[in-house]
Amino acid sequence: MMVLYSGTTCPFSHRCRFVLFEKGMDFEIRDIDLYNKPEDISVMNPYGQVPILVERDLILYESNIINEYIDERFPHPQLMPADPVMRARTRLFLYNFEKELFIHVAALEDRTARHDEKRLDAARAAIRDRLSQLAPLLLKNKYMLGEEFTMLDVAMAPLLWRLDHYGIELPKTAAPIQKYAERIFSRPAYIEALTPSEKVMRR
Ligand SMILES: N[C@@H](CCC(=O)N[C@@H](CS)C(=O)NCC(=O)O)C(=O)O
Repeated sequence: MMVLYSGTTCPFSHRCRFVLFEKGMDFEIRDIDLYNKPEDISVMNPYGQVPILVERDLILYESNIINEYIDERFPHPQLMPADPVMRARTRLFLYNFEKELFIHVAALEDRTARHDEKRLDAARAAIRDRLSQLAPLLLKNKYMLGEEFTMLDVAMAPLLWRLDHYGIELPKTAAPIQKYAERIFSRPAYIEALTPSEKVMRR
């Protein structure tokens, strides 16, 4: 059985919990207290971070890598596109999201920089601007890639859920993003994957 070591408020762990529930197979989630990290976390992940997935002798870290593995192990419903060209594009998008958006999410999550208001504000502004640029795409598309729900939507959802919590207000022109977010949040697997601490992040 797969075991996911997960942070109860961690957006990256949230991605993996979401995929596990989408697949509807057997798994175990172990909540990790990041303020009091068990020693084995750094043994399993040299970067000392969650999420970590363990299955028999396989130990994986990095949320997108974990999610691709789960998707290949349990192909239904498939979250990476079947077509190699679309698959490659999806990977490129995932990479762009990490570089342009989630690097700033990591700054907002960084416990050692909690009082660096300048850095936090710069991260909020960068996220707001980048998300606003995506709004026209979501006016056209139901999901990031079109009609189908994919790994790109999984990757994005934990950030969209945390916008209020992070103190990020999107401009009115970004309304398609809010509608897109509600579409994802209404998925049964999304609701099941939320921890009690995440449930209270949004009213
Ligand atoms: N790029 C990593 C980021 C994971 C990450 O930043 N995890 C944070 C929690 S959200 C963590 O474990 N931090 C270690 C700590 O706080 O000690 C991923 O996608 O999995």
